[in-house]
Amino acid sequence: METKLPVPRALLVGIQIPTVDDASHAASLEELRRLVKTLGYEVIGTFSQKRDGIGGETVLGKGKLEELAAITGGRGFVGSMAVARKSKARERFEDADETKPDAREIEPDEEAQPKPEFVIVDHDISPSQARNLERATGAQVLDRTGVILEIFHRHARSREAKLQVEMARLKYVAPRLRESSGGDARQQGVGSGESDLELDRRKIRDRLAELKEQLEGMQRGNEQRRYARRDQLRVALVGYTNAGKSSLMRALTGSEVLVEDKLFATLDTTVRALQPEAKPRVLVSDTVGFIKKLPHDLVASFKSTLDEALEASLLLFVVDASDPTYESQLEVSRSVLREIGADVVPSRLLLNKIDRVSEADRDALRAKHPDAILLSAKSPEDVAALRETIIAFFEAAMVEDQLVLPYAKQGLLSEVYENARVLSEDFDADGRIMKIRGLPSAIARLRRTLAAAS
Ligand SMILES: Nc1nc2c(ncn2[C@@H]2O[C@H](COP(=O)(O)OP(=O)(O)OP(=O)(O)O)[C@@H](O)[C@H]2O)c(=O)[nH]1
Ligand SMILES: [Mg+2]
Repeated sequence: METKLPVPRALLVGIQIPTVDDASHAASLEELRRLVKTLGYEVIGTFSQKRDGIGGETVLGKGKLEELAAITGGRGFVGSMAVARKSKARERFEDADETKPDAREIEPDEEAQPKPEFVIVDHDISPSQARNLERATGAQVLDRTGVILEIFHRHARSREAKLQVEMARLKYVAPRLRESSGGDARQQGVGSGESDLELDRRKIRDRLAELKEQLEGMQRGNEQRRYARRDQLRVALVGYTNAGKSSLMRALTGSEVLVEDKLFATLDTTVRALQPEAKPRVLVSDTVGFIKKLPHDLVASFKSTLDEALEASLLLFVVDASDPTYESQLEVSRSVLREIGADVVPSRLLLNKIDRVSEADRDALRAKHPDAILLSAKSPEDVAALRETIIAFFEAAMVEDQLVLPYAKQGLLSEVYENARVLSEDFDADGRIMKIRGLPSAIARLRRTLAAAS
């Protein structure tokens, strides 16, 4: 008989602050639900409250916390073990909250479910908020960043991605370690707790330094590879997670990159040549996806991966047009690209998954984004048209020129063929006379190489 591992159950908690409308609030919770499902947890209900901010001691108001604890089997209050260090301002803030009418009642998906082991908050919460919530609910508490980090941890495949994720996780864990172990040591009145904590912290610091060094070494390797490709024609697929970047990568390059209906299927950049090959060759990069409230340390960690995108001459900005929240996905992706400085790279908007969009909605999309390309990664015709668009983009930037390759330097022939399209060849006393077409920068470099070799 097959023994099945119990599936962890989770309850989601979202706070709707005044600046967030109902639709965005619901979309954010829906996305958290998908993230939690990606982790393999079962979401048994969603718990939502309108409040002025996420800053309270327990995130939720007192009444809501009791309701939550009734479901998780906790006490419903933080209890005397918590150090009550409320500021006057915080007290006023929380008192004000309590007078607010509750937004929504709890919506458990089904009655009489076993108790959830996890409470997952759709915001970034402080280590002490997490600890207070754990005390009150008796459940393990995770926040959005914790969930995303866990997914990244499970999906990281390459050595570089693994190191980047480990670094982001340690940075996330370090402050939590300080507060929670410190608190526990005090509770138990154990003096040695402090030194254990010191030891843990030092270990983390050492490991972070080690990781930094290893990553820098790898990044030097990446830079060299990128340098070798500097004059090649490069496009990068960027955009929100699950938009279809890897699907387009597969279709454009015939490569077997991972495609999955999961958030953050791809964490590494893959570079492949456009197929059938263009002349000169065009390289396509697939990149890590973006998400709302992407943890800052992860953006920093993955910046080197995204540097690939910065080096491209053209960004293919992929959006899932069949997603009702595609506009906010677009906005999030734009802001991450701005953050890494890629907003200066020319880009084309690709409204993907158009096969799932009705004719009427397509018209609306065309009217709203007149410059966008509507396509489906599943349609070979659409992909062929995209390939032509990519080639045309580079074609427009190319110039024609003539090079003379002396007979003594025929060894450089392959380099010419790799970096430019050879239109015709002639031979005279000086050597091989080549009419070529390529990017001005590539031609200039070929000339320099030829001059240096003489
Ligand atoms: N119907 C339809 N589904 C698509 C299309 N493009 C991609 N998909 C599906 O969408 C899901 C996500 O596709 P991926 O290509 O893995 O998306 P991604 O942008 O690489 O996602 P991450 O790597 O997680 O950031 C998969 O289940 C694909 O089969 C499309 O044009 N039409
Ligand atoms: Mg992908």
